[in-house]
Amino acid sequence: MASSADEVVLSLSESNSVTVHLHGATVTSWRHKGTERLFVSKQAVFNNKKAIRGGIPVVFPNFGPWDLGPQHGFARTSRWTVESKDDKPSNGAIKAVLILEDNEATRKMWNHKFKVTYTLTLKETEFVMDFAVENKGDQAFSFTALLHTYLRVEDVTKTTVSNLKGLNYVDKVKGGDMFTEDRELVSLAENYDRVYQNTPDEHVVMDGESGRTVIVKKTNFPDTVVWNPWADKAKGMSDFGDDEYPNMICVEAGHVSSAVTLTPGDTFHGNQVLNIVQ
Ligand code: TA6
Repeated sequence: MASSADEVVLSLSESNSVTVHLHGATVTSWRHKGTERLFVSKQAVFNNKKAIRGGIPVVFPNFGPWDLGPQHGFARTSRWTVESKDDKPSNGAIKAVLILEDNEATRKMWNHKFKVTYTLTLKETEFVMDFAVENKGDQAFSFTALLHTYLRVEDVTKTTVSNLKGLNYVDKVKGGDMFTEDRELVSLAENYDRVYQNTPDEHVVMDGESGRTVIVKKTNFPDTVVWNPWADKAKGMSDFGDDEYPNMICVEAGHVSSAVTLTPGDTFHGNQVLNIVQ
């Protein structure tokens, strides 16, 4: 599949590729040995206006509802530009660099000068996302950021997420109250919308139905959001099929419980690696 005006395709081989849409720098496909590993709703809208429902939307400069602009910030509904793209793989990897800089529209919402550099590198069993935010202005600013990863699964009720035991989480389904996780392996069979805090840098996400297993590795993203809308909320989303919720789980690496503050000239570096085990 070739790149187009709206999409960049990174092809490591015929069966290993990543596709990223310039609307929001939203990764919309990650194929490994011909198998799609990300979930994108069949009802996702690609009109370069609405956030794309699925893949890996970029949440910046605000996670969640925002007084200054759209929920989850403007990054996922902005047009990004390609700073560089490998024409072909080298040393077993293929890479693209996408950037988002402040513009009139962003400054109207959030009056700061910034440059986000989002480097995507596809390797045989790893997909690496480097996320850098530079303060290009003369004033400090604060933000929250997250990679809103929708992993595809055969059956979410048989899917487990590791390394959450003992951690505090904000449960947005239960009024934002704080709880502590007591399970070694977290699985869900209802609407989950949890912000786990101070999480380890690795989570093993295993789809018990298919056996497919991905390790979510993260650096400088101290929080992990686990989300599935479940049946009722799915019905209320026009860009999410009523019957799709069993086939996805969001395990999202972010810096959202506390804000990052950058002084002028400072740069934040966050990283996520999705590592395929099976
Ligand atoms: O990451 C979980 C969450 O914050 C949920 O609260 C839910 O709103 C989800 O993001 C999707 O948000 P969206 O604005 O894409 O519908």
